Amino acid sequence: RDEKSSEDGDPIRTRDVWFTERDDKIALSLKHDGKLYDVQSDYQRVEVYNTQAYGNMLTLDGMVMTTEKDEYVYHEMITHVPLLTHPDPKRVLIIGGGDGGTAREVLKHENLEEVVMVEIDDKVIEASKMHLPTIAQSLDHPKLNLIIDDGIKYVNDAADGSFDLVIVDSTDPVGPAEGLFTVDFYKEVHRILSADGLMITQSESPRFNSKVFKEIYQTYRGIFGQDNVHCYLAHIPTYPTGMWSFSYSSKGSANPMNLKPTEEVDAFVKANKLRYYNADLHKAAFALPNFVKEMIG
Ligand code: AAT
Repeated sequence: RDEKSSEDGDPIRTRDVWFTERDDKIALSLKHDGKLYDVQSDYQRVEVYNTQAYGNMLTLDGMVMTTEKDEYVYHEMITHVPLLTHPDPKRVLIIGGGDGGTAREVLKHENLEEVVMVEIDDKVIEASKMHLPTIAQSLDHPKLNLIIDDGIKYVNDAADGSFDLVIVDSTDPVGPAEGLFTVDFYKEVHRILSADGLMITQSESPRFNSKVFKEIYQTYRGIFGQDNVHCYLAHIPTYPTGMWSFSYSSKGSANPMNLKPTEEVDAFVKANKLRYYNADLHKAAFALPNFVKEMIG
């Protein structure tokens, strides 16, 4: 229990209520001061808690999606890594990402012509606009074409070569996101990418979701080719084990080490006051521990 001292020295007991994301063997807990939103949508249970350590936190079906205080790690890494290595990105598609964090970071790249985001669940958008305003701040941006629909359907219907970058900012492979982890879906993503197109996905935790992690890298390599699929890591304290991964799959010439000139990257980082991403970190994120290398072969 947390105890603070009041002015006269008596201990004040702060509330001792915990949110816990449970797995069979380990769990992640955050102490909170109450629940701000709780709606069962057509797809999932959408909740927002006011946590003491990480600010407001969005959960879906009891799993942490994002928090106000550590969201920048995930959202900066899922966006700037591809956008600062693609030779000339113009058209971007975001699948999922209903909290708005990915859209907010993508829109910092002013040279883009088209940004489409397809989120299946309008309750995620509603909860985020109400309780995660700093994350959701760009959801009404004039350049953002926000579509409430199934991302799988959108991708199936999109024309060949219509996007330079597809970011799959999706939930874990249960519920509405299950189909986002299939060979068929990734084949369709590959089809709608332009010649130099890139696909970025959040690829789970190599430590926590090791089976899914191995499978998705095999799947991506089968579609994009063995040497065109890369993995990078980031530290996300509110996801299980804190070790999280992203995949970078390239259809053409884009390569994760072909970063824009350092001065240009530095200027972008500074202008946008990024809190995690920088040129050194970009390169370092692709250095993988041996046990991770072994898992993806
Ligand atoms: N920005 C980090 C938060 C997420 S949320 C992922 C979003 O994907 C959710 O809003 C969910 O409703 C949406 N989604 C799920 N399935 C689909 C689909 N088929 N089409 C469109 N959107 C979908 C990612 C958190 C990562 C979790 C790590 N444990």
